[in-house]
Amino acid sequence: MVFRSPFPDVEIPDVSLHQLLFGDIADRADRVALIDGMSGASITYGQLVAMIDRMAAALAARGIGKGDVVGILSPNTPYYAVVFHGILRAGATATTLNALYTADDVAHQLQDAGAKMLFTVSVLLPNAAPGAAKAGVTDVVVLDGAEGYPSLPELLANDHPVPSVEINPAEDIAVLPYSSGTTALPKGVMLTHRNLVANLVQCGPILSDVGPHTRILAVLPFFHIYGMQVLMNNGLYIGGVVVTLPKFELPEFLRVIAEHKTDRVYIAPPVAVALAKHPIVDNYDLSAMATLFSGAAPLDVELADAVRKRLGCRVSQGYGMTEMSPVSHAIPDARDDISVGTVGVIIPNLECRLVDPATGADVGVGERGELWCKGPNIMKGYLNNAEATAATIDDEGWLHTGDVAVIDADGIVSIVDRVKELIKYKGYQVPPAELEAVLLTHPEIADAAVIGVRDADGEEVPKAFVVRQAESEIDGDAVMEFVASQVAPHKKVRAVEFIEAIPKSAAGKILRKDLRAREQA
Ligand code: 4UW
Repeated sequence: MVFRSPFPDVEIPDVSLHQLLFGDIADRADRVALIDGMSGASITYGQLVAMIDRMAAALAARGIGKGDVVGILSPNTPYYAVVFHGILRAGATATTLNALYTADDVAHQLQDAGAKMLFTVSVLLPNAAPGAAKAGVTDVVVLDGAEGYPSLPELLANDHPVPSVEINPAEDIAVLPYSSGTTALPKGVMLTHRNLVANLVQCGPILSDVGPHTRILAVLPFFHIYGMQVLMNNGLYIGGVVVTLPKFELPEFLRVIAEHKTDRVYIAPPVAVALAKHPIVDNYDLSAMATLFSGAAPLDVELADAVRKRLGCRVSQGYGMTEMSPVSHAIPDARDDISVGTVGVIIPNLECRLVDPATGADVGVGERGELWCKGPNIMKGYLNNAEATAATIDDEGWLHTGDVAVIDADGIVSIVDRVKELIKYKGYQVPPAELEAVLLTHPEIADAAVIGVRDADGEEVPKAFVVRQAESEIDGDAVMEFVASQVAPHKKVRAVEFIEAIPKSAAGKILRKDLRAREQA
């Protein structure tokens, strides 16, 4: 049974992302596009487009064009948008890296993506420089300047011609973010211009309250698809103002909402905990914040209600996945009747099915099934990984999300479980296979498996089940310290249990559902 949006299909223009966002900014050239929330410095749409042109010209002069991949490793600032859209304007592909990544993580992504160049900032150089060196990337730009590296102003100060590249929206890869998807390790997600353009246009009917008056707080990172598309690109598409913050710190977050009167604030669920409970929230005038929008992990409905009551704002929720560019479901602005414990309705131009993972049979209203989606926002595939692509998108084009959902008679969808391996810590992806590989390098660990469990605050955290080597007396703290010394902070193991043997199938695959059952018991 195929479920569809309550909204009629929308027309998806056959244009590049640049054409969609900046094709005609005549009416807004003098209006502010982006504000640096830290310094208050702003750039207008006219300045933004001019800088994007200079960036594209500089890249073309360096030999970057169609088919080339360029990395961005930077916290959110207005210049992120300049670099990102400059890369796309040059016809190249942007691969966005998690700012928390270790040098090895950086090297791995740059290498896997085949990146030719990297943009970063001085504070991230300690990981960026060795990562780029290991991947053989020698052209590194440090946006705010560092000795021995070109800076953004130096790059933009050029009079090269803007390259005229012809983008084929349905074929050309605009971005290559990395995601574990439903299987093992992070893979490059090939999103075409059409994928990104489609998802922005598909969200139009959902976001009926937004427009040029909208002021978005962008603290969720632009390297992740949620920040990239829902905050940065959608903010620019609607002609709004995007206020950037480089990291989440509650006082700064609250100050910027109050000072810059941001009416749309996008968060992941852990921020809702702070907004519901922290006493300093009362010290700020947050009355401008009309809508708080949560996504990337399950939102607790009681928590959401507590925030709504305390701050008097609407709390809303969306659901998506990197591989879907990313939005597939959201609560429409105009539907105050929909519970924030749900992810709302299906977006236009998208078909959905719910399929029983055990039998492969479609299920109907009120029954649990794995969510499958098909539409113009579904990725082209994983880079250089036909096997993983085939395991995720079937022959008929259905993307299997690995999430379990229920749809009610009114077409409202709730996400109720996850059947894939992926762990989400504060909305960040944590691939268990990566942690298992690290654990197995410890001489006192014979075997290990990692799953997501709920901590005392209801937060999902990675937990390791560990089999000690004979005679080893290693304890949980030592295991956690060992992992923490080698992985990015969001990937730390936060609970450990010692066990006699890891449950495995006859084929040697870890039986995660047995570990989950053990955890529940
Ligand atoms: N409830 C339960 C949710 C939810 C969720 C995501 O890192 P990725 O690939 O991508 C994201 C995308 C987040 C996002 C997209 C569109 C949108 O409107 C919005 O909110 C405003 C957020 O995180 O991880 C994808 C996986 O994250 C889980 C789910 O398991 C999914 O497959 N996930 N959103 N609301 N779980």
